[in-house]
Amino acid sequence: MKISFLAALSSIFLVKVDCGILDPRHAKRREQISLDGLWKFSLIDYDGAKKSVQASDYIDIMAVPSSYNDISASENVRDHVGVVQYQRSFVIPSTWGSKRIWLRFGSVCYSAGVYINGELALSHEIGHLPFVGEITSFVKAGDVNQIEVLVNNTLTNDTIPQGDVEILTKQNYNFDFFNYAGIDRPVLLYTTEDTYINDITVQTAIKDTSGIISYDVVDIFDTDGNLLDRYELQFGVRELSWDSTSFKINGKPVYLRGFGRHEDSDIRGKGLDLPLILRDYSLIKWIGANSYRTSHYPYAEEIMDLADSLGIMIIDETPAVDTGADLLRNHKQSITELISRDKNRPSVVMWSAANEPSTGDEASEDYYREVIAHLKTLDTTRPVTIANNVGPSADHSGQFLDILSFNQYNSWYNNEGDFDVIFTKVLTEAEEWHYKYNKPVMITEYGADTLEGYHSLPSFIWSEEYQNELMSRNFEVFDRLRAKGWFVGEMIWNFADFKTRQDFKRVGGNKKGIFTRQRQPKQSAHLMRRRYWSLAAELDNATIPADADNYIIGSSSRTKKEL
Ligand code: GCB
Repeated sequence: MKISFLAALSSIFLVKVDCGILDPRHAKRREQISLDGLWKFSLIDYDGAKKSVQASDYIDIMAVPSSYNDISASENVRDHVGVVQYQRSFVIPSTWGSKRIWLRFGSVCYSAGVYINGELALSHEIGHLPFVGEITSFVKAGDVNQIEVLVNNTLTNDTIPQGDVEILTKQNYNFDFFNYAGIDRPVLLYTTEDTYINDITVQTAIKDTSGIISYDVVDIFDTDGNLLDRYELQFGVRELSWDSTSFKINGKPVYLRGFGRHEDSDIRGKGLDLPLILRDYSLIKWIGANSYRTSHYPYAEEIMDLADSLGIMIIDETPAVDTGADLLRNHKQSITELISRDKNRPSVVMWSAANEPSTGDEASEDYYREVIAHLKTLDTTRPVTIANNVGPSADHSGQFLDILSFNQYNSWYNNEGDFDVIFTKVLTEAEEWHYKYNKPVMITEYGADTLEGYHSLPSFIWSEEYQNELMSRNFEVFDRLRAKGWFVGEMIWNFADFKTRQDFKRVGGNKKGIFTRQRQPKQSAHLMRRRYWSLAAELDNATIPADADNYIIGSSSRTKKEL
């Protein structure tokens, strides 16, 4: 079969899909079949032909969900630019003959064209977001059906994030994480009746000591009183508010202590991995953090579900990373899809409209006026921020935001080895943001690449000691800022080491994690644990875990009775 490379490349798929997108796993009257597992897999050449499988090249089978890049031993797969084809068959039970049948993907990176029994049934672009469509008329109930998914990882000036294709086989991009691609999240077939629940919106507030819940959907019954659809939504009762100096939950000021993160791990790339997700949450709890940012794209719904139930606060970010001001349509679309997916989540306490976009350009003023106005038409219950690296004097975005966030890499991308600059530079930038716009301020990135096991006394760049010293110098200035009354959070870059494109600045990827890519602590994780738990004790009355400090002499955080 020949596949039109150009059609796939430009993502001109004219099939409408529904992004309203209640996760069907929480529906109680729908039947479901998972299409996760092993699919047939082929690389498609730019001329539309399947690349032949050599003995030494790749195995033409792929795991779903997973990114395809790091599974095979072949560079052709890892660095493939353009279209790949996934195929499998599935059986629709004959009992589904009287139902509406739907197909849902948790995320395909970057764009997808889905063919059922040879016909184009769904298409979607923008990775990291779910899409669903009805396929009743495409399938045969009680029979074997074929599904084929064409996945295109090409990034251009119009995609979000942006990239450019230098020659047909070479993809360039500026953002600092590997452009993993494939069917990264689960694939599910499910049924509904003719009438079904398409969307639910729940809003909550607190009045005195009572929680108030408003919702705009109910169970759906037919005229004879039969239950047609039921959806069980996990929600939390809380009210967010903010003003020029604070960000509050249920009237209490919040100080965010957390991380920037990535969906990233050995072999599966950005593919959903439940054991990894649980490990990450154990570490987040162990270290005493209360929050993180989904840098630089929306994370899997399974990750968000756990944040909801474990009480972790999320700054939920769109895939606009390092973008210019010429993406309006896709940027707004990603916000629409993100908010329709995550609007009911108690864990989501803030939206991040972009990471390090070019907000110093004059054109960005009109651009962000429109982007943030669009976001506010969809949700006014949460504050919105941008993780900025353009300083406040050049910035054009702060006027539209509720909370101002900045990324600053002192003693790393500047003044290497000189920690004395940290205090003044962080203090000055935070004050400039606050006094320019009269809004709360937080830091969303600071950090140092660190090679685990490399020690140096006195500290030297890339050593574990260097990372600790850099962090500790930042902690000092964060505390000075906290005392000012308008500094609302600190997030280190990064939770764990992660893969990037090949680059002389990166040794096996970005190593700014306080955990390794295998999720073991560097020395800095222990330091961070002492800080985050001390903040939790001071601000939230938490009890510092007994093992946060080793006993040395005299008093100890271990209880007297243990000693
Ligand atoms: C940044 C980016 C992040 C990078 C980080 C770094 O400012 O937001 O994506 O990974 O710096 O380590 O350079």
